[in-house]
Amino acid sequence: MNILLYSPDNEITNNFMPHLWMFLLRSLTPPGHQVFLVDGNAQRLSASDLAHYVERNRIGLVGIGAMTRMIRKAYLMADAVRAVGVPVVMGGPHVTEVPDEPLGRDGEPRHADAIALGEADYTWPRIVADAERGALQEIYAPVDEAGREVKPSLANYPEIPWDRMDLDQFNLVGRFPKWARRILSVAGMTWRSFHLVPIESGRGCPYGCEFCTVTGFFGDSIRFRSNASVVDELLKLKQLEKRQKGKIAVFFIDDNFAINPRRTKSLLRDIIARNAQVPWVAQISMNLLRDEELVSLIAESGGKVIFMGLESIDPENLKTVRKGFNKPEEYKAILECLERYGIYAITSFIFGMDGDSPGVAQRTLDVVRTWPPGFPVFGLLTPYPGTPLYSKLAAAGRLTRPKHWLEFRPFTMDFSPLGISPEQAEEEVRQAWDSSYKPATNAAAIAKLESRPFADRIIHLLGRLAFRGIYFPQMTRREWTRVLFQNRSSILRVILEALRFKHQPRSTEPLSIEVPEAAEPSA
Ligand code: B12
Ligand code: SF4
Repeated sequence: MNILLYSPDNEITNNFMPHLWMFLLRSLTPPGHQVFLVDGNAQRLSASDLAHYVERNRIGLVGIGAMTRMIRKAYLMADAVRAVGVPVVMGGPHVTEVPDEPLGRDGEPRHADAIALGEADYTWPRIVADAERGALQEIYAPVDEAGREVKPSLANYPEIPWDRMDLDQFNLVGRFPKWARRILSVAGMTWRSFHLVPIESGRGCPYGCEFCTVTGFFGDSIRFRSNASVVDELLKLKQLEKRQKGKIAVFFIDDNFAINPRRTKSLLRDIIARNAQVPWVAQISMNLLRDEELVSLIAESGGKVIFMGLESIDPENLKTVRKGFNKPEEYKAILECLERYGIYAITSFIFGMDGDSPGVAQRTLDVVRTWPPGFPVFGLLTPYPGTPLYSKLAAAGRLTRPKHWLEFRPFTMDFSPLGISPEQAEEEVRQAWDSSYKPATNAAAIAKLESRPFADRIIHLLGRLAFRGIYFPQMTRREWTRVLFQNRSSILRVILEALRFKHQPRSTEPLSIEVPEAAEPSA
């Protein structure tokens, strides 16, 4: 049977990294089937394009996975596929959280023939077998014969053959503007391709922050792959990199990559010992980064950027969303420690919490300005279905758009916070983005990196221009031209530096990481 796995785009911005679930389910598909992958972020298809694709390739089953944010598009595409008579199975966090919705059991139209609840590693082969004999069930739940939930072990993680796959649709170099490619090549980065590849090393986070779906979805049982299986995957990527004469970076998509610091350190040591370093990004909660030995191993093993959910600079606010383990008084020291090791942070903030009041953006920006340059990102507190936050607000009758995802509006409040109006909270987010990524702030950030290797400044500038696109979508050539023009002085500065760099004898590798002596763990 021909199977298509499809991941929708969110209709506004583009993801730049393939979704792991598609590659994982392909690896878990029993032999004898051909699996096609289409990512809407890389190939924007309309509903009728997808229906034609399905007919042309004689697809017998379509699997669609989506987060809440993309579910509207997912339903639209599913409807088009079902209209040409091909069954659709949907999976992922959203349908797990509101299973009645895709099955049309809540008064809305039906969009899926079947749904896979939760982690589908063990149920997928069964779904494929049932679809092949035309006997799809409506719901596939990860339970044993006694009805007890079964969490997939990651001990026998399947091989994902990245090295044998065509990843061309995700080549980011192709999307860089010409000027950026020129500057990169002057700095020795003459890559033909650049791919950000998702790898998971473990699943689960027990912290249970009020707004987060992860603890509910993956459970608080934390599971890990073996070090050897992760390191083998990295080595395979390095071989691919060499063959393609390109560059590969890895996003460890674990919710909290250092949730078990001892295990993370052991993995990082194995990466170093087997020379499997590639530049990597991961999500790690701030409390775990007090440990300088961990930070030092992150740097030595290739870690470049850490995403941290700081959420707020107000400890009381953090307590209201059950994230009191974040200690705002530690933020600066930890970020400075990361900077000493050449690691930069994506610091994520949420506005619209019950403790927020007007002026929250300015208060946050004043603090961020005292930190090493990084990439702050801002969002509004969003009640995702299945979270404790959603239940709390629903019970209190505070949801203004209980099914906000069916009519998705980016950066719009879906409930009324206690200390700030929804409109004011939305304005605070706008102001925070505007101020953090305006040309003067970008120039100041690059100037602050004066003592860092040249490559840090280039990557930081490109990162800043791209990050800006999360809030101010930069999808057309015209929008890009405007952004480049506005940031012309920073760009010119980097170009001049690149030219100087080109004519200077090079004493160090452009992408080398400066790792200070490891200190004793501080926590
Ligand atoms: C990586 C990631 C991203 C990447 C996405 C790009 C990418 N290419 O992966 C980035 C960083 C861009 C991102 C952004 C966002 N993300 Co995100 N992200 C993740 C993260 C950390 C990992 C996803 C992953 O690969 N997991 C590992 C795979 C194996 O798990 P999985 O996808 O769930 O798939 C399994 C099952 O769900 C199922 N399955 C999934 N799809 C399908 C389909 C079929 C047919 C079947 C049968 C089964 C099936 O089988 C898989 C194997 O068991 C998750 C958290 C998490 N641990 O999952 C959050 C998560 C998915 N993100 C979340 C959110 C909220 C966002 C943002 C909205 C945040 C924001 N405010 O901007 C944005 C939206 C992005 C957008 N496009 O608009 C939420 C989603 C909640 C929800 N109900 O939708 C999650 C769960 C995190 C959280 N804190 O709650 N994210
Ligand atoms: S620490 Fe992060 S992944 Fe874990 S529950 Fe909190 S927000 Fe979710």
